Amino acid sequence: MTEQQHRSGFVAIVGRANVGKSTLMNALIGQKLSIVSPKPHTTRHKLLGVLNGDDFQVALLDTPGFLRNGRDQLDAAMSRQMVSALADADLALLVVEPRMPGDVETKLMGQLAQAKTPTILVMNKIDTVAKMKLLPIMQHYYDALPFLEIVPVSGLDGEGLDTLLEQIVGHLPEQEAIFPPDMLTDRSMRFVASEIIREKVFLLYEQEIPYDVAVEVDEYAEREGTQPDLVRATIYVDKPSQKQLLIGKGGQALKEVGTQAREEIVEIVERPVFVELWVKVNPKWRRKAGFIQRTL
Ligand SMILES: Nc1nc2c(ncn2[C@@H]2O[C@H](COP(=O)(O)OP(=O)(O)OP(=O)(O)O)[C@@H](O)[C@H]2O)c(=O)[nH]1
Ligand SMILES: [Mg+2]
Repeated sequence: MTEQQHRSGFVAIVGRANVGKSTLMNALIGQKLSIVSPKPHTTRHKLLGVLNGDDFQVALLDTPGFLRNGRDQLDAAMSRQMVSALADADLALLVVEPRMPGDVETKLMGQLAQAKTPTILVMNKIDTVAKMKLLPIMQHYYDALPFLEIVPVSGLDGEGLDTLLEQIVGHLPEQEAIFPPDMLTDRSMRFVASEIIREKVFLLYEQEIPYDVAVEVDEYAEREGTQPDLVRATIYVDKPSQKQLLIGKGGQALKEVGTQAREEIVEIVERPVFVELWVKVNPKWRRKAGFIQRTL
């Protein structure tokens, strides 16, 4: 019997905002790690998720949606997160929706070609269109860039993901695992908790509020026995009016954020958790590099 070679490497997931990069990462990992919402620019960080198999290890890097013309320090920081994920990558997954490329896709393809990053095109959300519509779009992409593969998938219902994983592994270098086999991510529970809280803000509030919110976990205290773990976090907003909206009448809106976040954190740590939320105004924080570095 010939022994199969072990393959491993870094795989950067890039693409337009809202195309389903984080959903895809979670579906491949088989666990919710990266936050997801129907609003564009949910993800602000590069996020590692490690997927292990008998003869492979895939180090996936979720990234923020591509920003062409950044407006402020937060946008610039988000762009840098994507660039640094690509710099580390053995392979890129360019995630697109099942339609003809727009200017964002064209720009990204230019960048990938220039950097000579081996790329698989992942056509996501195929559950939303008739199959016959896919062929001309795939052909168009094949003509635009010599992709290693084009794989149609649905991160939502899982269609095509087995094929995608096979293709990813097949294009990784033959080498030993990079991370210990029990490692899922390099992020702390403190970070995960702050992201879960931010996701609830994205899901529960409209207009500019989610974009003007940053979350910092001030304390994450693990406790013993029946005593709940304590998560104390501050939600920063840009303007006093946003503070009122976030808190809501009688504190009801903020309470809902806390309840939903707590339920999700409990599912992960499998023990009782108490979430304490504070709201503070930090005017124009999106332009403050130091603050962004601290909360990103
Ligand atoms: N129908 C359908 N919806 C999907 C699929 N994948 C993701 N979505 C939805 O698309 C929206 C955006 O998903 P995300 O995973 O947050 O997308 P993203 O690319 O990470 O977005 P940003 O982090 O904002 O760049 C969410 O409402 C998802 O539920 C899919 O395969 N099919
Ligand atoms: Mg995302």
